[in-house]
Amino acid sequence: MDGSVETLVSYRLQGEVAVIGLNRPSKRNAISDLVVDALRAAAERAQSEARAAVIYGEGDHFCAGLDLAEHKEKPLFDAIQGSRRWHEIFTAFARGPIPFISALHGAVVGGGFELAAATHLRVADETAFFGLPEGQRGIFVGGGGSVRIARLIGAARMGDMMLTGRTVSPAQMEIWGGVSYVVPRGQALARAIELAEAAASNAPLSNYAILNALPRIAEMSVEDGLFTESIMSALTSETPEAKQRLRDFLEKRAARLKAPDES
Ligand code: 1HE
Repeated sequence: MDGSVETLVSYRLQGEVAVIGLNRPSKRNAISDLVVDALRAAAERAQSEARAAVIYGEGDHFCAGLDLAEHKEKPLFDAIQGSRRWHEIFTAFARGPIPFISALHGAVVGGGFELAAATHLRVADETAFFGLPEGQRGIFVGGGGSVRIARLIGAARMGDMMLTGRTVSPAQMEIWGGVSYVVPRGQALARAIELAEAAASNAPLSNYAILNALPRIAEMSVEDGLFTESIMSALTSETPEAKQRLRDFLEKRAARLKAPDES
């Protein structure tokens, strides 16, 4: 039994954080068209009621990528449209109003890695392994990987993974910049929720600028980037929330920053 659109992706709201689970463990959370629909619904719901979201996988793996059984039957034009649909949905949450954090364990491969790359922060436990077996399967990335994974770890490293089929450990992926946190086995979800709670406590417009202005500025010329930064900076400062937060700091009501080794 493969599940219906209602059960393929689980959803719960924990405080201000939406916790979204890929819930097709018998197929290693492979992403079928129905899973794409379910992810879209969950992401939209999260954007309407939460201030941050976490995506994780049920079972022993985060995600085995594209559902190859479904894909092998697809005519050419359906395959193009299918890929464009992944792009549309991943972009909707990558450039939406709230941060998404992926909690990774086991296989993070093919489209599963592309999904993780579309989230804003990746937390991997030590069981995670990263792979791009598209070359071995006779296909190519289609879920935004050539844009997002290549920007995260570099096109040369991505090309190496695709050409050779090598899998990469979380420790190596952290050095490459593909994950930001590596945690002990079984702790990725808890850590991702903790980080999501921290991000959820930021001013919403600051988070919006971080998710939408920052990556755009990174693609701009230096001059355009600096100009856009000034506009964004002034806009965020003008909100009543920013004024209140600045007053809180100056009147010693805000928590002070701690050094990384202070807990
Ligand atoms: C699947 C898929 C799948 C598993 N599509 N059904 N992705 C891949 O090439 C990765 C393919 N999967 C694997 O290499 C392994 O399944 C895992 C390393 C992830 C896990 O291994 P294991 O031993 O735990 O599971 P398994 O026995 O291989 O698979 C269990 C079941 O899940 C089995 O089905 P069953 O009916 O025989 O029980 C598998 O067929 C099924 N399964 N992965 C369909 N991917 C937008 S473009 C993106 C392009 C890509 O993502 S290409 C990479 C695709």
